[in-house]
Amino acid sequence: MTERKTAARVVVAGAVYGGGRLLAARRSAPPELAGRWELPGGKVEPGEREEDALVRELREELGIETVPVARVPGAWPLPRGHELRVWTVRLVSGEPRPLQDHDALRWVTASEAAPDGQGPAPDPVDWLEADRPAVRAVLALLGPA
Ligand code: 9L3
Ligand code: MG
Repeated sequence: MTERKTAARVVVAGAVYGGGRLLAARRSAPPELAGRWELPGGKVEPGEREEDALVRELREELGIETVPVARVPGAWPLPRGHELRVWTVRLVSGEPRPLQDHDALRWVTASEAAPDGQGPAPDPVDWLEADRPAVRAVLALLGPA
């Protein structure tokens, strides 16, 4: 009997925060996502723990060492049957640099990060569709900066 894979494949992303700001990363690939901003992260490999995947992805993509703190409640649909999950993470060492898949980074305030900001946000973040509800949940969890 063939085993059928029905479980969504998980993409895990990090809410790296510090000094009242959240780290946003601008994708450089693939072309259809380039220029849009996301919470950095990537696919969980088969057999890999979500937290381990996140630490690995943030090391590969940004050159930072992090410790996952808490899973942000919720999960958000991505194309091709993937689902996005988010963890808050503590930055332990390193200065984030766009090493892979990104071409810019930004530390944003809560009002800049808010996907449908109330009030004036001079330079709001153009989040990927899937990340918008995720960022809302992150801001709700972290509380007003
Ligand atoms: N994705 C969406 N939001 C995010 C992340 C990290 C990823 N915050 C989407 C983009 C890709 C897929 O998930 O379609 C896999 O991500 P990656 O492995 O290319 O980073
Ligand atoms: Mg990635």
